[in-house]
Amino acid sequence: MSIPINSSKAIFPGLITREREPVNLEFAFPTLDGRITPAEQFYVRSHFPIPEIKAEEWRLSIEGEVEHPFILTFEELKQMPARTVMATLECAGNGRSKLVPKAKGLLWEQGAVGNAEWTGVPLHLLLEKAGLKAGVIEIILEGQDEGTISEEPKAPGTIVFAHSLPLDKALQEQVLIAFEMNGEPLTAIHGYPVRAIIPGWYGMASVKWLIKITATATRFHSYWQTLEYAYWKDLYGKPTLVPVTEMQVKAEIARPALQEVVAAGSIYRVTGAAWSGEQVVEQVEISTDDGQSWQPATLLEEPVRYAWQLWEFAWNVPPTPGAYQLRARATDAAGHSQPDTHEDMRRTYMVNFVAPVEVIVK
Ligand SMILES: Nc1nc2c(c(=O)[nH]1)N[C@H]1C(S)=C(S)[C@@H](COP(=O)(O)O)O[C@H]1N2
Ligand SMILES: [Mo]
Repeated sequence: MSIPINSSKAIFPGLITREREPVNLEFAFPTLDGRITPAEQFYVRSHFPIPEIKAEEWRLSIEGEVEHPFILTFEELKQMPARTVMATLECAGNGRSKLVPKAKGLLWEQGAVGNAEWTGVPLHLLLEKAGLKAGVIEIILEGQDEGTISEEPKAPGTIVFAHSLPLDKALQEQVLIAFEMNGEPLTAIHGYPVRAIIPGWYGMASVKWLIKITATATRFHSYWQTLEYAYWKDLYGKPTLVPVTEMQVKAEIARPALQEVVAAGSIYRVTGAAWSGEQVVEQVEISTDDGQSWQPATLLEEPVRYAWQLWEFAWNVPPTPGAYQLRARATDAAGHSQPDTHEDMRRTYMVNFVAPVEVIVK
């Protein structure tokens, strides 16, 4: 389909600074231009200073409840069978700026998300090589970065960035110990030389600067799964704090951007992306009348599990000037759709409620 375009060209090819030290950068989502996000435009979320690691000096230790613990060099890792997986990473706090009253934490707008092709060795191959002992229930991934937490809730002393996966997720074929992003070596801010990629899960599980993998027979309750990146879940009527895991279904509008001026009476090509967690997106709907009526958008990509799909919608812009509220809403193959409001139980994570984008028709 070819819709007359009011230019959906990249207008801002760089990243928006959310924090300078440690470096936290947001993708300017209105510049979305293609299914793959280039590394230079891929958002950066880091909790501690970026560790400088030389590939020749890098080692990965596989230890814990395993029969044969071992240490791997970068060359050895690259000699193992590798595969490439296209996967969307979204920070669990993406969209937090939409919360009222203003939330604590980095105020991401809509661009703490990106989609890339990741190449690496499936984690299960390393675990098989090590030989998991009976009783292993989780796999801990640990990065080389460390530091102190300056704001409440604080952690004691210096802590590392580490995150665990339940064994069934860790054994999935698409879970990678990755060394390439979009066919190039990882850049320093995205985890050079090696990071984990946990497709379908929010970004916090995709540990960068990976140096240690520990198999454990007990649950791991790191700072990053309890005081941070945890939300309230209803368990038999009792709120229970659980770690954030799977990404929630979401469609985001790239263009028009917030407060963009759109020509009255024109046809405007509304564009965006949609993704979910373990499921592919089946439908995206658009409302241009403040949520009263919904029409289907066209999905522009083949569904690929774990990767976002771009979509478009031809909007017959009304002749009457004024402010208009556009909304996009996705539904995935399991029938999950987006809520109308943000549940308090989610705290400031998993923000996927259908949020209006106000544009000005002139
Ligand atoms: N070692 C380490 N890994 C990390 C983080 C970190 O601070 N340290 N941040 C996590 C979070 S919260 C996200 S959203 C993703 C972001 O990956 P990116 O910076 O490559 O986009 O990395 C994850 N992996
Ligand atoms: Mo994140």
